[in-house]
Amino acid sequence: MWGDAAPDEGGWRVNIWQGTFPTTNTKADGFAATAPVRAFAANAYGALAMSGNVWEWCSDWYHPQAYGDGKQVLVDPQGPTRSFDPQEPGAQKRVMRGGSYLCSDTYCLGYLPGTRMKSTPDTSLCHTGFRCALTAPGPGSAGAVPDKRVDKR
Ligand SMILES: [Ca+2]
Repeated sequence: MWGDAAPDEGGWRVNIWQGTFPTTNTKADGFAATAPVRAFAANAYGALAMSGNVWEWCSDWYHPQAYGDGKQVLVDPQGPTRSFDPQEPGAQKRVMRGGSYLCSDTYCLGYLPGTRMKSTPDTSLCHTGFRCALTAPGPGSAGAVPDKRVDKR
């Protein structure tokens, strides 16, 4: 997203909670709730809002062992074929990534790469959204091609 720098180093790069969650939001990044996608500068790859603001749905089903035991390095894991959440065994849940404006350094670090959350597709959570993704044009290509997948980060 932005390397090893703190999210506020050189100016805010992400819409998260500043202050003591959940009582005091200083809004140092300029936003108490959601922010427009172009509110913060793009990263070095030109991608906008890769973190914070709203949790983003992924196509992967949620399963606590989706990535094995954590001892292996997985490259582009495709996700489980079914959902399972031991806390709610009957609910079918999808993975969400990226954190939201409710994440903070004192409560939830969900805006950091590698974190994930889960929820049922019928959620009405106010800090949940999705990302439209394009496949990058290949060498000699005339342009980007719409990607029918949901961003899986
Ligand atoms: Ca904020």
